[in-house]
Amino acid sequence: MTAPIYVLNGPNLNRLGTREPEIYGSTTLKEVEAMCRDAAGGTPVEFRQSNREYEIIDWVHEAIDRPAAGIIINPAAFTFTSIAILDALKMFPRPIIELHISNIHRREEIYHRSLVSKVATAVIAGLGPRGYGVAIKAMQELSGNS
Ligand code: CA2
Repeated sequence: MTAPIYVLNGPNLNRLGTREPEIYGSTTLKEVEAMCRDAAGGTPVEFRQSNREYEIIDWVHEAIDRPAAGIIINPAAFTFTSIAILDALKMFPRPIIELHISNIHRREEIYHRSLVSKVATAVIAGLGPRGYGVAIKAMQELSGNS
């Protein structure tokens, strides 16, 4: 049985495609999920979104216990605030890709300092929603699942 790739999404991303299309594009999160499954081929994908920090932490624990092949995480605003998510990710012994739809470094100062980058194997930012498909392919290579 192939280990799944976890794709975890943080607050407000359930509303993707409904505002600020010049920054985030017009693709919905449902469409992003379909892009991930398409890119993954036979690899199972656990695609989740939550506006609650504790739920994301619980899903990282689930990925540790299962075990998952890797975690792709767009923590959204929690990127810059959540030591709790950082601590949970530290316990995950396989590849972690931090993903942002926008290039956070081209944006306001408050979006520049990621806590999650400290534990990420790789960071993808600025590719728009198609960054998710790129992340799935990269994760398959990193985890030897390709
Ligand atoms: O670019 C990204 O993927 C971000 O993680 C998105 C976060 C922002 O706080 C990060 O700095 C960068 C914000 C997500 C807002 O969710 C949206 C909801 C509706 C439409 C567009 C975005």
